[in-house]
Amino acid sequence: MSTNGQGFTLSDEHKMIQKSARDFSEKEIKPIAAEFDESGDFPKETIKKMGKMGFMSIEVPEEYGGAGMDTMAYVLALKEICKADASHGTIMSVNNSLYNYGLLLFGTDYQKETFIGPVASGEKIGAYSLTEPSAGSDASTMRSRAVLDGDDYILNGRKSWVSGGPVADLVVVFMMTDPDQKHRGISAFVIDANQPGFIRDKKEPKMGIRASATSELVFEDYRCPVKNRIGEEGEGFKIAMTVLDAGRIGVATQALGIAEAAYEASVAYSKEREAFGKKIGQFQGVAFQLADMKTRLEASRLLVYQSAFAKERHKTTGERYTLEASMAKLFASETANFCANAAVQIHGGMGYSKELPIERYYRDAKITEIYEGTSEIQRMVISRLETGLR
Ligand code: COS
Repeated sequence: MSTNGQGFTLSDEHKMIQKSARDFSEKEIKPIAAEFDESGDFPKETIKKMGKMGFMSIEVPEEYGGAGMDTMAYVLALKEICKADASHGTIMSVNNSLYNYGLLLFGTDYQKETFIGPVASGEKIGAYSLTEPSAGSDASTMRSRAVLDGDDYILNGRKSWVSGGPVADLVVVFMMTDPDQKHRGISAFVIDANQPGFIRDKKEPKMGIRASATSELVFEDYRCPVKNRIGEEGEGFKIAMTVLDAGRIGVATQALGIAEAAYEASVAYSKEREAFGKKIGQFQGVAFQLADMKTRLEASRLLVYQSAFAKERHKTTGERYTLEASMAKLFASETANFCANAAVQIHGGMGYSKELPIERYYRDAKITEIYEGTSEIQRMVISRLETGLR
């Protein structure tokens, strides 16, 4: 992508992945989105197909089984998937940004060679597990423990709100190795979910993104080989935060997809539906809502693209892109909620009906203001970075 004074110009490679994600969404995701939303089942078969298309590992180099493309390609493809269905988008975002990208940044050669490929191909599902029942925004207060015992760590604890938890084969998990060191006593591990001591607990009954099944995970004397520790002991919190910067770009992109879907449906409906002898889009009450939706949508897109450029720059300079990622997530998630809310209102009764996807956009949008750091956390991150105060 480049800027030529007339806005952004996509490269041929970018246009290609954007189109293939759009076509895939139309053919494979849109027709099943409502059914999977209703059942809350995890769309395993579609995810396998997404793996074959290269959508589960866009930024992973080809040597590890990925598509070897850049962040902009990731953002363009993810937006198309999320526009069709935010649940599929969550699965794509978690596997790309939190699982694969985290291992790529911090994993050993053994870990990259062993644990990325199966998730990149869509054969296996990866997850990222930081949150605990009593440690959400304040992630460093986690209680789960990993204790060294010979060549293994013994893992014990309860993790919550794990996207993909009910089906994940491989999980990047964070646990305390030295509680006295507080956040500097946290370590990261990649674990195989098909080993004894790993228990999938309560599946969360959720309002939105229902097909990206979420659950608690329990570790009971789970033996994790030392070679599966990611980074050094005590580096876990930094790894978690660094990876979340990437994840937040994924959530911002998801929000952009939801907002765009809600907006386009609203434009179409306002040109078709009549009331009091006019198209409803001719009433200023509707027209001004459309104007506000479009403006916020495009502002979100610019913030998402800016964060994608910043992440790409990070790959060569190592410069953090925390600010760009947090601003994109904050603004795009609030825009998704604004647009989904307006879309329901513009569609009236039909917006409230399950016959159209509008009510799903409304339910799906909410989580983008909550997971991978609430809007309040994003405001805290942004203001701390800007003022240096805390
Ligand atoms: N990238 C790299 N390092 C980071 C970082 C980032 N984005 N953010 C913080 N760190 C580092 C800091 O540099 C600091 O390092 P030192 O140990 O060398 O001092 C360390 O992490 C602790 O940072 P800080 O003191 O700012 O931590 P806080 O406990 O105040 O927490 C917030 C900071 C609130 C921003 C963090 O806990 C957070 O993001 N919470 C939300 C968690 C979340 O998103 N949960 C959802 C999970 S996924 S559903």
